[in-house]
Amino acid sequence: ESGSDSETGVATKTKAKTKKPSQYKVLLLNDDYTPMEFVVVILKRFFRMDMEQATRVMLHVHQKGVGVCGIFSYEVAETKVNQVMDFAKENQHPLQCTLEKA
Ligand code: TYC
Repeated sequence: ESGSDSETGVATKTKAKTKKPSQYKVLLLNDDYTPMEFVVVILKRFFRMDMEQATRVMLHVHQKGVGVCGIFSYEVAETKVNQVMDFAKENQHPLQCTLEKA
Protein backbone atom coordinates (compact mmCIF):
# COMPACT_ATOMS: atom_id res chain seq x y z
CA GLU A 1 0.00 0.00 0.00
CA SER A 2 1.35 3.48 -0.89
CA GLY A 3 0.34 6.88 0.57
CA SER A 4 1.27 10.54 0.25
CA ASP A 5 2.92 11.89 3.43
CA SER A 6 0.70 14.75 4.74
CA GLU A 7 3.68 16.98 5.75
CA THR A 8 6.09 16.50 2.88
CA GLY A 9 3.99 15.17 0.04
CA VAL A 10 6.58 12.42 -0.30
CA ALA A 11 5.12 9.03 -1.11
CA THR A 12 5.64 6.54 1.71
CA LYS A 13 5.33 2.79 1.62
CA THR A 14 3.34 1.38 4.52
CA LYS A 15 2.30 -2.07 3.40
CA ALA A 16 4.12 -4.94 5.08
CA LYS A 17 5.79 -6.72 2.19
CA THR A 18 6.11 -10.47 2.12
CA LYS A 19 9.44 -10.92 0.33
CA LYS A 20 9.65 -13.36 -2.56
CA PRO A 21 12.44 -15.80 -1.74
CA SER A 22 15.55 -14.91 -3.81
CA GLN A 23 16.90 -17.55 -6.14
CA TYR A 24 20.54 -18.57 -6.41
CA LYS A 25 22.45 -20.34 -9.16
CA VAL A 26 24.76 -23.14 -8.06
CA LEU A 27 27.88 -22.91 -10.25
CA LEU A 28 30.47 -25.56 -10.93
CA LEU A 29 34.00 -24.41 -11.87
CA ASN A 30 36.44 -26.18 -14.14
CA ASP A 31 39.87 -27.32 -13.01
CA ASP A 32 42.63 -29.45 -14.59
CA TYR A 33 42.59 -32.34 -12.10
CA THR A 34 39.08 -33.50 -11.15
CA PRO A 35 38.19 -36.53 -13.30
CA MET A 36 35.28 -36.06 -15.71
CA GLU A 37 33.60 -39.21 -14.34
CA PHE A 38 33.68 -37.78 -10.81
CA VAL A 39 31.96 -34.56 -11.95
CA VAL A 40 29.27 -36.67 -13.64
CA VAL A 41 28.76 -38.59 -10.37
CA ILE A 42 28.35 -35.26 -8.50
CA LEU A 43 25.75 -33.96 -10.96
CA LYS A 44 23.76 -37.21 -10.79
CA ARG A 45 23.97 -37.54 -7.02
CA PHE A 46 23.34 -33.98 -5.83
CA PHE A 47 21.43 -32.45 -8.75
CA ARG A 48 19.35 -35.48 -9.76
CA MET A 49 20.56 -35.38 -13.36
CA ASP A 50 20.51 -38.44 -15.62
CA MET A 51 23.68 -39.59 -17.40
CA GLU A 52 22.92 -37.53 -20.53
CA GLN A 53 22.24 -34.26 -18.67
CA ALA A 54 25.16 -34.76 -16.30
CA THR A 55 27.56 -35.42 -19.18
CA ARG A 56 26.31 -32.34 -21.06
CA VAL A 57 26.77 -30.03 -18.03
CA MET A 58 30.18 -31.52 -17.18
CA LEU A 59 31.44 -31.00 -20.78
CA HIS A 60 30.05 -27.45 -20.78
CA VAL A 61 32.01 -26.62 -17.61
CA HIS A 62 35.11 -28.37 -18.99
CA GLN A 63 34.95 -26.27 -22.19
CA LYS A 64 33.66 -22.91 -20.90
CA GLY A 65 35.16 -22.84 -17.40
CA VAL A 66 31.90 -22.52 -15.47
CA GLY A 67 28.35 -23.84 -15.66
CA VAL A 68 25.02 -23.81 -13.84
CA CYS A 69 23.99 -26.96 -11.96
CA GLY A 70 20.60 -25.57 -10.95
CA ILE A 71 18.70 -22.65 -9.40
CA PHE A 72 17.44 -22.91 -5.82
CA SER A 73 16.44 -20.91 -2.75
CA TYR A 74 19.44 -19.59 -0.80
CA GLU A 75 19.10 -22.32 1.82
CA VAL A 76 18.97 -25.17 -0.70
CA ALA A 77 21.75 -23.64 -2.87
CA GLU A 78 24.04 -23.31 0.15
CA THR A 79 23.35 -26.93 1.15
CA LYS A 80 24.16 -28.17 -2.39
CA VAL A 81 27.44 -26.19 -2.45
CA ASN A 82 28.45 -27.68 0.91
CA GLN A 83 27.53 -31.22 -0.18
CA VAL A 84 29.57 -30.91 -3.39
CA MET A 85 32.57 -29.33 -1.63
CA ASP A 86 32.54 -31.97 1.14
CA PHE A 87 32.26 -34.86 -1.33
CA ALA A 88 35.08 -33.44 -3.52
CA LYS A 89 37.30 -32.96 -0.46
CA GLU A 90 36.60 -36.51 0.81
CA ASN A 91 37.78 -37.78 -2.55
CA GLN A 92 40.77 -35.39 -2.66
CA HIS A 93 39.64 -33.56 -5.79
CA PRO A 94 40.08 -29.77 -6.10
CA LEU A 95 36.60 -29.27 -7.59
CA GLN A 96 35.08 -25.89 -6.72
CA CYS A 97 31.38 -25.12 -6.43
CA THR A 98 29.84 -21.77 -5.54
CA LEU A 99 26.57 -19.86 -5.57
CA GLU A 100 25.54 -16.63 -7.26
CA LYS A 101 22.31 -14.63 -7.12
CA ALA A 102 20.13 -15.62 -10.10
N1 TYC B 1 38.75 -30.40 -16.69
C1 TYC B 1 38.61 -31.69 -16.04
C2 TYC B 1 39.45 -32.72 -16.77
O1 TYC B 1 39.89 -32.49 -17.88
C3 TYC B 1 37.14 -32.15 -15.96
C4 TYC B 1 36.27 -31.24 -15.17
C5 TYC B 1 35.01 -30.88 -15.65
C6 TYC B 1 36.66 -30.77 -13.92
C7 TYC B 1 34.17 -30.07 -14.91
C8 TYC B 1 35.85 -29.92 -13.18
O2 TYC B 1 33.77 -28.80 -12.93
C9 TYC B 1 34.59 -29.58 -13.67
N2 TYC B 1 39.65 -33.87 -16.14
